[in-house]
Amino acid sequence: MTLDVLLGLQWGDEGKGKIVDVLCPQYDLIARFQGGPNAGHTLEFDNQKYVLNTIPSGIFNDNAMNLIGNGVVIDPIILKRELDNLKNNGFDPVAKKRLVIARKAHLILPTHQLLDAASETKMGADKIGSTLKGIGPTYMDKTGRNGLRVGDTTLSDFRERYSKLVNKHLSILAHYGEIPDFSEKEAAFFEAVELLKTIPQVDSEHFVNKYLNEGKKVLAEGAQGTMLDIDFGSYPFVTSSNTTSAGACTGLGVAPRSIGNVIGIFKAYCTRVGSGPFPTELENETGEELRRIGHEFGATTGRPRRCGWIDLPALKYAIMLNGVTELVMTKADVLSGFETIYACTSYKYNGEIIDYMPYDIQAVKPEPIFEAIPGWAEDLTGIRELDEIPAKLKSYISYLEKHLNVPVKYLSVGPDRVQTLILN
Ligand code: 2SA
Ligand code: GDP
Ligand code: MG
Repeated sequence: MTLDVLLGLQWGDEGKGKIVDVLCPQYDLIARFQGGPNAGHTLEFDNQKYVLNTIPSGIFNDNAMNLIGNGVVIDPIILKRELDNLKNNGFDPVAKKRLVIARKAHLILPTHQLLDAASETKMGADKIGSTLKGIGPTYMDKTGRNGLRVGDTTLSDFRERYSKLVNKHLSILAHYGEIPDFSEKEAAFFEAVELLKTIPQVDSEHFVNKYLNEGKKVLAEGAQGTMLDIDFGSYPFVTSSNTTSAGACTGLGVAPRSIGNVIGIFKAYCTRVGSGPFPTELENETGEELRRIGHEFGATTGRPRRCGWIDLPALKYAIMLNGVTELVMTKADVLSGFETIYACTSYKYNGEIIDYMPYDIQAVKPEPIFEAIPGWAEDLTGIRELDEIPAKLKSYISYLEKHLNVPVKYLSVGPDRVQTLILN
């Protein structure tokens, strides 16, 4: 019985959606364990592109079940939009009985989004750069023990519970200034809740453990990335959940000993969207080139992503935190044509050379020390066989494996499902 975990090792957008879609035929159940519609997981196949926010990326596989776990926060309006979009494209996971939702997952209310926006506005230049989806305030209500859960939607007093929480939010919002009208959003919320109620509700802890006890294979799908983890990320510029493998245990209700492989995904370079420290960021033409070639724009908000070279101390930290057993490198194709690429191997920090992520990387910025690596000129996007991989790319992969001490098992050379190679 194994539950494999797939997650991002950088600041998100490593290509998790694509890789879950590629790997899901090997699994019986795909389960999202944290985050919410701040996530944008992109999948491409048959010349179609889909962006999923809440729904697990295994949804296009006819043979697997998909679970939205208890650790996820759900905006019914966005979930309805996702379901409508899938339905319009000939996939209806509810009709096909391929989607279930944890009744213990928390709900994002329209006023959570107002709180998110008000807080970000008040912070001014110090803002987190949140996606404004209400993620932080919803997790605050969860840990503050005020939250509403999916299971509450079926209770006869759901409206009263809703009003009680909204009134609390309104009293907080009043301190920030004028409260925007949200009556339309509220009507859309209640309409979407009716659709939400058509998705079978389960206790994810029993649901997942039953799969495991029956010898079935489960893949836990993470959102955002390790460096955005609430405990271990670049706090306070993080998201409000545990994006690391431990989050799969609490976000689904499984014991640590159930975890088998931990599949860590990273880009051949590095990106970050939102505020906060990013040691290897390239605020120059090279950074812009990476953004242009890699189409580095937020899958949910469309915001330009900040780009930089790969950061090995940060990756080593992520591998340690998650217990990564195999690596997936994506977007290698984006680096084609760069004569030289660079890898950060250590930082200069407070006059010392260190090879780990220090406590404070905001007030005192670690200065990256780079090693130059010869780049490759070949276009990789058409490569389907291992012997077509350019020698210089092979050397880059070996170099990374040597530093990271974990094998790179998959190589992604384009956004489409077919642009994926198994290396080991
Ligand atoms: P939030 O909304 O409260 O979770 O924001 C807190 C920080 O977490 C970052 N964050 C993300 N970083 C990368 N990708 C994310 N998903 C979208 C995508 C982002 C987008 O797939 O591109 O469209 O802008 C994501 N979600 C949250 C966020 O930028 C803040 O730094
Ligand atoms: P996720 O949040 O980790 O699922 O990643 P996103 O979907 O937010 O961002 C990854 C982007 O890169 C998407 O537009 C993908 O279609 C795209 N992508 C994934 N893998 C590759 C790859 O190997 N090469 C290229 N060029 N694009 C990729
Ligand atoms: Mg994304």
